[in-house]
Amino acid sequence: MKYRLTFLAVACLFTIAGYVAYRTAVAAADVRSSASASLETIVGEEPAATTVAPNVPPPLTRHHATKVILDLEVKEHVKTLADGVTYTYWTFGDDAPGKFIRVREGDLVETHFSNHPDNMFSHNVDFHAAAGPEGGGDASFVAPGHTTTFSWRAMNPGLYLYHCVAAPAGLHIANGMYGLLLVEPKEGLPKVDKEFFVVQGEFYTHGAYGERGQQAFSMEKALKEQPEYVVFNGHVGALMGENALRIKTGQSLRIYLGNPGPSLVSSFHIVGAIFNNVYGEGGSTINQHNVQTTVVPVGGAAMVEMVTDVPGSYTLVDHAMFRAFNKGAMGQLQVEGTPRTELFSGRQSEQTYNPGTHLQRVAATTEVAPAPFASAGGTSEHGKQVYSTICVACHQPDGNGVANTFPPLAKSDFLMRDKDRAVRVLLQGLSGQVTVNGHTFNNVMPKLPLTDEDIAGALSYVRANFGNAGSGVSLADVARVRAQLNRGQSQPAMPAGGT
Ligand code: HEC
Ligand SMILES: [Cu+2]
Repeated sequence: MKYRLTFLAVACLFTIAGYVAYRTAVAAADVRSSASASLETIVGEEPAATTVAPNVPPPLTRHHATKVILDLEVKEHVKTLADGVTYTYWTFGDDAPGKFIRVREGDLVETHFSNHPDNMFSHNVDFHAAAGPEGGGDASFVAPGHTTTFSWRAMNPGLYLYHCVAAPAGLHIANGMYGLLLVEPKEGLPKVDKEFFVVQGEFYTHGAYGERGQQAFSMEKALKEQPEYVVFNGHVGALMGENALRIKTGQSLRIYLGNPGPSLVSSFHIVGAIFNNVYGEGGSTINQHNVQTTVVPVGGAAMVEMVTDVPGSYTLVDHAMFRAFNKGAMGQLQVEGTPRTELFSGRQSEQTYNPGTHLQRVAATTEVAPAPFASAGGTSEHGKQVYSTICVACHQPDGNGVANTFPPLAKSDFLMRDKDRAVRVLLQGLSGQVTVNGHTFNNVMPKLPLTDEDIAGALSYVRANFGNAGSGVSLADVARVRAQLNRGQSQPAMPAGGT
């Protein structure tokens, strides 16, 4: 009896010990990457598949690992940050972001890293996809006029950033040294109809947003993490107007997102769209469905997939909205197709709503004769720049505004009827109800940081474009209206309602 009990106890202990050993082994296997499995044989070699933003190379159809030859060249050169604003970018290849690189899980990436002889600084590259010291930072670090080679195995499928990590890394990233690299899983990603990539990044310029000319880097703003620009794909407007992303209704779309920062986490959102699938943080599995806004951490990535059934224009934003409307983080997705009113009706009716109000609406009674065009200051070219950096965010590239939200400047009766009132709008901002072309708007246009030259230029530009044909606005006009406002002689812009 005693013997049997001992036997049972020992057997139990063995079972428990065996189970613990088994669990430990399972846990360890779960953590180990495919790197500890047997390495795939490298067959042949080929140039890396790369494309310029926002395009993504087609899926890889290879069923074996290969040696991929990747050439990266760093350039320090002046590029356009916004219309009329330039900045000395440091780039992988020609532009920020650098090219999208697509490799297959198991590939050996032979990286040839060249620092152009015209450059002034040493640079390197850190591939987040490369599991080794600094992701290759030390292996690639090189002075201008030199080139280095190093190789790494792409063992872990997922979407990864690459960026320069030369000290001070924040500066190198802030100047544009980043891009995205996809390690496609062996079995491939689910097939979609269209793929694009979007990288959000910040620029810390001395001048305020939209201030023209060549802009220097501001260390002070960088330390405070207060960029003047937050942009998609390296420039204001890189995904707007004719550069918009385009798909058809019913097509499946995958967007590869990256955020090198250097400081701000992105709350990526497409106004009016829902992400059906999200690969959180750019990992290799779909971990969420039906997401409105996905977070892209600094130094990280994400992939989103969706199908859009209703045609129209959808706006890509960082949902931290002042970045979108005031710092450039805005793009467009144009969806073409036949309307699906059973899914989304559009506006079904509109009537006046008048429950009785104390507000006195002052009708604009006087028709102001157009003043002769005085050409001093405010050139149309300058005005065009002000428009495409500042006004465009709300009044839209075509000047048609956004229904119920931003009034049109195109063929605007409000704008064209009273030149001085338009100047007051820009000097003071505008709030309260206004009627433009028979539609009412009740929103706020903030007082914008504009010089007299900006105001004269922007108004001259909009009054002569978008189907408008009116007299220009001179610097003298702006000065006169400003003086009236200072003397309190003029009505504020708001109650002159334009009704
Ligand atoms: C942040 C968004 C925003 C920006 C930027 C902006 N506006 Fe506006 N604008 C508005 C809104 C909103 C209104 C209507 C305000 C209201 O409902 O009271 C408006 C009204 C106007 C009007 C009078 C109504 C009309 O359609 O004629 C003019 C003129 C105008 N804006 C010109 C400009 C110009 C020129 C610029 C660039 C220098 C500019 N706006 C930048 C939001 C903006
Ligand atoms: Cu660098």
